[in-house]
Amino acid sequence: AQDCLVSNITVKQDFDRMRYQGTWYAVAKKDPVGLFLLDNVVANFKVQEDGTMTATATGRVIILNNWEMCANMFGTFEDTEEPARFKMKYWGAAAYLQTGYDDHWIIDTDYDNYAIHYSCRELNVDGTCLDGYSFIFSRYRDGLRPEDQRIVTEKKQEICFLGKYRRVAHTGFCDTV
Ligand code: FEN
Repeated sequence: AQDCLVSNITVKQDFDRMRYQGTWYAVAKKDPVGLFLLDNVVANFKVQEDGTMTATATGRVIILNNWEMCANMFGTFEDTEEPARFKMKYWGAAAYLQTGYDDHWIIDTDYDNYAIHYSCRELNVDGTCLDGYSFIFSRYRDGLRPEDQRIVTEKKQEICFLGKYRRVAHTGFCDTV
């Protein structure tokens, strides 16, 4: 999808939610407009007994008066016709955290090392993404293996977010969760 049309973005074929379960460390992110998680972002995916995929995520936020907090977020995923394209309802454990309803696409993953997540919230009139976010996840806190970095760079380009990512620091700020 080098034309950057969101409708041409391809996702992981035959996505297996069972294999996707467990902990994922965000190593890089492209932010949306507005409030978001700053860093120390860790997600944990689970498949419930009825087959529904759910997730928790923590991350550092700075609230009023520069107060640092760990945000505990929850997400439930609604299935679509394509196994790697979900709609995610999310909310925070604390009332001051924003709730939302976003696309949640798994662009690519090998389940054991890396995952590329994508969400476009708003389209331009030409079908490209006006406002979206993306996470690069690793099973390891230290980051991606060199062989996965190549794949990830290619995918960042395909979703037209190359050059828009920032590294996600893991300082241990949210580790007591
Ligand atoms: C994801 C992984 C799977 C689970 C979930 C994910 C998405 C998390 C989102 C978090 C949004 C955070 C917000 C923070 C906020 C994809 C990682 C759920 C989308 C919106 C503030 C900051 C300052 C303030 C109030 C609120 O609301 N932050 O004063």
